[in-house]
Amino acid sequence: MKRVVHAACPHDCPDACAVLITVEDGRATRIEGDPEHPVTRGFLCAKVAKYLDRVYSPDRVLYPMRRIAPKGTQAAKTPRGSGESRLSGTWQRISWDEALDSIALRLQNIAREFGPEAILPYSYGGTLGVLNNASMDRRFFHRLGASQLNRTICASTGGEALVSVLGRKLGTDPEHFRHSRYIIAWGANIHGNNVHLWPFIEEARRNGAKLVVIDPYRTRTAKCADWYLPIVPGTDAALALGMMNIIIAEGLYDAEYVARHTFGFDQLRERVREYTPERVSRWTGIAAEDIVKLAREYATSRPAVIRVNYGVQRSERGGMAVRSITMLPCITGSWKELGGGLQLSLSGAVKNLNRDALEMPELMRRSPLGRPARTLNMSLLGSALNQVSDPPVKAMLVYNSNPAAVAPDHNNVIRGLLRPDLLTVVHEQFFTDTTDYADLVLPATTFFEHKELQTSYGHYYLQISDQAIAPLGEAKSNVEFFRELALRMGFSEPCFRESVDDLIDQALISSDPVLQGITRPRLEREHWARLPLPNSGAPEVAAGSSEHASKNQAPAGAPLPFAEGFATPAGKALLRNDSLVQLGLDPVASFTPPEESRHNESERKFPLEMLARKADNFLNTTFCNVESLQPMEAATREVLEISGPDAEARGIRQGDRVRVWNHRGSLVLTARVNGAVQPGVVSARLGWAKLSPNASNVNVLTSERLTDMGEGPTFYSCLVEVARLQPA
Ligand SMILES: Nc1nc2c(c(=O)[nH]1)N[C@H]1C(S)=C(S)[C@@H](COP(=O)(O)OP(=O)(O)OC[C@H]3O[C@@H](n4cnc5c(=O)[nH]c(N)nc54)[C@H](O)[C@@H]3O)O[C@H]1N2
Ligand SMILES: Nc1nc2c(c(=O)[nH]1)N[C@H]1C(S)=C(S)[C@@H](COP(=O)(O)OP(=O)(O)OC[C@H]3O[C@@H](n4cnc5c(=O)[nH]c(N)nc54)[C@H](O)[C@@H]3O)O[C@H]1N2
Ligand code: SF4
Ligand SMILES: [Mo]
Repeated sequence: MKRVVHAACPHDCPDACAVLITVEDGRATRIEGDPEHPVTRGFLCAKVAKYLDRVYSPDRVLYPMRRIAPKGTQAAKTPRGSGESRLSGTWQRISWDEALDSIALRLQNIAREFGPEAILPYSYGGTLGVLNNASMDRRFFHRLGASQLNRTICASTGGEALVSVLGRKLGTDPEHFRHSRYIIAWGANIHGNNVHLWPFIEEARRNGAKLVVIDPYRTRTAKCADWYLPIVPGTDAALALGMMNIIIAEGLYDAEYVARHTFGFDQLRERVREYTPERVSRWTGIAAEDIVKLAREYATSRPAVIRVNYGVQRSERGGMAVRSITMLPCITGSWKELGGGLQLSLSGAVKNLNRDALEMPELMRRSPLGRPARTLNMSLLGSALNQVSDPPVKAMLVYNSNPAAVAPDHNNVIRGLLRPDLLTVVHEQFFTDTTDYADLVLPATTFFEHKELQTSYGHYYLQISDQAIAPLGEAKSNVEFFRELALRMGFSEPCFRESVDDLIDQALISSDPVLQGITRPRLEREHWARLPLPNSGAPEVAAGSSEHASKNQAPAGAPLPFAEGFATPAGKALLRNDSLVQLGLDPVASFTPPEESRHNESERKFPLEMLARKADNFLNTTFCNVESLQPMEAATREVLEISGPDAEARGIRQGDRVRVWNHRGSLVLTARVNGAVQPGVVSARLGWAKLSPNASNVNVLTSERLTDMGEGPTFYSCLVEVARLQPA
């Protein structure tokens, strides 16, 4: 029997595609993008287009496994090929009953001896499905009284910065980009990371729009741009402040909008006086006349939109960078215009999904001192495992994440994971870098194998993802795993027996008018629902300045989020936000060069700025073991991209083996001199350590230093030196 199932891609990607899965006799035989979905528009990225290879991979974790060899044994070299032979000697298959009983017993003993805070959950973006990302797991850890995890590794810096101006994570609808006349992709790798925005940009360009890319790395998006501005990493705040210097000095801002809808403009005007094009040029490496031209073009081409992405906020001053960039449309008034504004994250659209009902913070066991359980920062995992005491971390339950590859200061993380007294349980689809240090590995379903509710941070549709096939082997979803573990622990609250449909219903019961009328039966029938955004007081259609009003008619139900005010308590964009003072920051905005950067005279030992970037055809480290995808990354895997002058100065030629190092770690890569980076910058990509001949990855070089807002990691503030390896 053949049928087509409607699902939604749950990977950590703004596009949250609507997916059609053809199932024949219980086996998925085809995957495609839903042509009816207004953002997916019938196509998938290269990685998910090959998803059948991932679901039916011979390397899937299919059964609970117990370690029978020392931790780290598999790390050096993992032979490829089908499951069983590869695993023997390291893993022994056990039953779910045995696995759950032994985990429950160990956790109970640890909680008794050290207190439940000695247990740490570790999860991030394996799936962004609402239920499997955060529902039963949170209930479980709250009830247990485990340490809480501050999930900072991706977006907390930019998120806080955005909210510090706008009050809520909302922004320009991707479908509105087609109406733009001037588009800035600012630290946004659109072709690689957000490909469903591209057709809207192309449509705008066919109508004469100009695309500008600001990125220290020459991405494919940069190659397609009308104007590419390579910027010195970590200096974006200076550029945005420099643009505002020109826009304000030349009277190119929207005085009426600024007066009605912003707070702190006079202080901003004062502040940006310091950021003359000449000064900004010295920091950013962008010519002063280009800064002036960019400012003028941006402010006078209407509507103009900025797609700023999270690349900008992975550096030490990333919060100030996002904050400063976010001010731009607030002073030009471009939020009023269809095709104007700015997009970083739209996740605030579903802010009022009833997450409390899913996560039940009221279950939280208080510590003996009566306070809620302590919180540990996931971006400081190495320190958490090696240094935190009172109590030390004695057990870690990992799901939706691969910390042995994605966390900064990899060597420190591995030191912690090797601790023989640490119980590490990993719920996974594959034998990742992290499972190499696990005591127990448990099989997890893919999105083909469970039902979900799916939000998006890059468009305004809520979806239901149906289960297409039965779980492979003995795989269980995160919801099911934590439900069963809770029962084993003797947690008797009825909430630990709720079904997936119960959870979806609860998530949708909310006082938020945005969710009115969006019910599970409706989503099951229609597959997705557009969120009718309440904008901050704006009318349904708020078209731009008069000459564009008729041309830029917004589609029905497509409001502009900040046309008529902002989501802050005063309803104004906070160009000055006094709460920043508590963080030791300027309440308006300012630029200070990152300490780990070329601008720091005392860091001369490591003169090159390393971009430890993502791969275009993998998703963080997910997909990097899918053989059919590996050829697409062949040109950048195990590669160090370096500029001609930097290579020459070190006697390095294309194809040479080079050592890349700093005081945290070292790895060997192959040099490519291809014009992707400017002098002073090098780049390498994230992947599984064990797939590399070094048994190591770029995060050996990155640090635990945190950003200025949101306690985020600084993957893109990382100094290194490079030398040619002498042939053996
Ligand atoms: N194919 C693919 N898609 C993905 C992912 C993936 O790994 N692969 N990851 C997903 C995830 S988790 C996320 S968070 C999003 C992230 O999506 P993006 O925000 O686009 O993330 P990044 O790739 O980190 O950074 C974007 C660009 O910023 C540039 N950049 C680095 N430092 C600076 C700087 O100081 N200033 C400026 N202006 N630019 C800088 C980088 O060179 C990069 O090209 O993508 C998601 N989509
Ligand atoms: N150097 C460097 N480091 C980075 C970044 C960078 O750009 N450069 N990016 C950072 C960013 S933005 C992010 S978001 C983080 C990402 O960090 P992670 O969220 O840890 O991302 P992945 O490496 O994709 O690992 C996710 C794992 O979850 C598993 N998984 C998928 N679905 C499920 C499920 O339903 N259940 C369970 N139990 N497991 C599942 C996948 O198989 C995969 O191994 O990495 C960060 N690290
Ligand atoms: S990873 Fe992103 S682009 Fe690819 S299918 Fe999933 S949501 Fe779509
Ligand atoms: Mo991310």
